[in-house]
Amino acid sequence: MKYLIIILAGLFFTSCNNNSSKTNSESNSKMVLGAPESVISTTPNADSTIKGPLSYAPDIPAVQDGDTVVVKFDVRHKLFHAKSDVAFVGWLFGDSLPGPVLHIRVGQTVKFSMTDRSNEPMPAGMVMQPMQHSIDFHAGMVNPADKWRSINPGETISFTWTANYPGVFMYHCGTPMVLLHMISGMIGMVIVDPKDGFPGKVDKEFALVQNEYYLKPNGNIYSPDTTLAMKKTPTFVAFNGKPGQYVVHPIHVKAGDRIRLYLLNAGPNNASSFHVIGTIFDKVWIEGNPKNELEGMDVIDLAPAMSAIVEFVIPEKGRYTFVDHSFADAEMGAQGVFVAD
Ligand SMILES: [Cu+2]
Repeated sequence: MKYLIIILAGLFFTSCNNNSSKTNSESNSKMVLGAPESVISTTPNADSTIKGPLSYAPDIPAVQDGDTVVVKFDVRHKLFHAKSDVAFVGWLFGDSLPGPVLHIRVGQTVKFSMTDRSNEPMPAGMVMQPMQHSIDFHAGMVNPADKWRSINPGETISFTWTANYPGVFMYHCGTPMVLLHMISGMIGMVIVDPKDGFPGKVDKEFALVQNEYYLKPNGNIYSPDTTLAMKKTPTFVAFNGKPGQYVVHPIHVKAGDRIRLYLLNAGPNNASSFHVIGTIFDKVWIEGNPKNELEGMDVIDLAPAMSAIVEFVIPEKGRYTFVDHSFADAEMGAQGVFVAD
């Protein structure tokens, strides 16, 4: 009898452990842990266009309806201009650096597929070996050895994951040497809304991804350099892939606007000390989760891969420069301007 009880108790706990749905007591919402095994095929996606609730930062795509969201973007080796006179062969998610912003809400299951197109022809004169790539969504709670595994050139990986927590999360390639894949461009942002959306109304919202470049001249173009990256000495630091782009082309807002920024410091190495000159963040959600709320902050400290949502009001007409207040980073390109008309 004693053994029977032990066996029954064992079966009970085993069945609990195998259950893929658990309750997150904080939010009282159902968590989905794990997902069916990923599938790798040798059939490339039909074309290289991105598909799903995706857009390139600073734009934020609309969340789609439904419990399941089909998302597709591929990896391509492509000439990328960090500046007009600084180009290198980027390893890109989708068509740019950072890769597309994915916008979903808690409870949605992402049905994702990605082809490694590194074996496809490069423009004349460009040489880059085809190679393995992968993707690691920090917003997912799955077995990384399965879902985030590397695929060979020409292969397509398909898997699902479900968003359990609201926030702003990084994704990146996790194929060794991870540092090299990240400095070659394989970074991006996922925004997960709470089930009923983020609380409060704003007038304008933008996504800003900060990243470091480690480049050395290589003939007419440049190459990502792991020696510089290991020393953590960037060549440039950028918001949304192009150093200083929002100084040349400021982001236009209006006096009195409430602005919400979705911030991610993709790094890969250095912290960001984000500040907007002339205003104060009256609301800060660390990692983008409204439960992690702070207020009245002039600076938000973002370690590599860390994120935040900040809100502030534009107090009056003027130019409001935003910087990584680690000022060497600002000098290397991590600055931009909101112009309030
Ligand atoms: Cu990669």
